[in-house]
Amino acid sequence: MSSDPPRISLIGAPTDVGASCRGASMGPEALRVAGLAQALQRLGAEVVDCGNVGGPANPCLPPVRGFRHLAEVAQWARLVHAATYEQLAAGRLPLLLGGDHSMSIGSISAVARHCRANGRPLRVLWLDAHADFNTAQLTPSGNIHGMPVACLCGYGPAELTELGTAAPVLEPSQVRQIGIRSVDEGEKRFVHDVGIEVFDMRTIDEVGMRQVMELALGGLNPDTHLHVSFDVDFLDPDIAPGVGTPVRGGPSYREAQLCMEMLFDSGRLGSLDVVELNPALDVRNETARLAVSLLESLFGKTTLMRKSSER
Ligand code: HAR
Ligand code: MN
Ligand code: MN
Ligand code: MN
Repeated sequence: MSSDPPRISLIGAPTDVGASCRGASMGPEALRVAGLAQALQRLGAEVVDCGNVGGPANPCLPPVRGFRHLAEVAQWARLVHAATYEQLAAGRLPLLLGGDHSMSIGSISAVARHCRANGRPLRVLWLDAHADFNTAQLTPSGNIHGMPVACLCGYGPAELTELGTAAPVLEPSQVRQIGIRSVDEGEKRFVHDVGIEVFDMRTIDEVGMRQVMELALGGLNPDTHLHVSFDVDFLDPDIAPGVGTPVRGGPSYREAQLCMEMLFDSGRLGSLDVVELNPALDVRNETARLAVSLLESLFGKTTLMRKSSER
């Protein structure tokens, strides 16, 4: 691809109010310590670290009417929305450093608003072990990091479904989920009923990551904005132990790397979340370093020179 080098804005969202396990709030710093900015710069990117968004502390309370910490999650989402929108409006690529996955309600609502304002189609790729499609009625935990896709599709309380744009922020047809292997019973039916396209681990086993990525990236327009929401628990916990809700049987290093390489080859990446990294559960920051290595592939690192015809 002969496009200009990406202009990336790192935005930290050090929150874990959407989870019941604490520690994802340390994710942004762990990614910085693992050398994220330097790795992207080595690939030719222009990188600005905007620092962290400063939201409410974790009150560590039980769920109320199906939601744990609804007010705090909503406040973080508003702040993340504003910070993300500002960087998009400046023509930059926001790279959100989470934080638990509820912060993607803020980032993706900003991306959707930006795309609407510019008449651009939007596609969201959700890399995750979990479908994150629970509602207050369906959730077994009350944890809002299990709900962001539902909220973005308009199923949730107004403070999480109407951020900067009328609900729904997304249509299910704009979403592709990859790597899914843990879906709660009621959530399973709901995902099916709304018709989200899910490439679960069985599909990856059967047809391979290459075909899954070809399908997930199929039908993009030249001006489609691609948002990747990368939940680190997408990866197999044997290689990525530093997450709060690990699920066995995830993509291997090789599969994840091919996924990232094919995302780069699409040439459409416009924004990115890296979420659910929990340094309190990690081993010598290895999950953060793995995430950085995969992000190198996502931003164009290759083993050999490649002809553009091979892209
Ligand atoms: N489905 C479970 C719940 O709702 C756990 C999902 C949340 N875990 C995440 N999100 N890390 O992907 O409680
Ligand atoms: Mn733009
Ligand atoms: Mn998630
Ligand atoms: Mn997950």
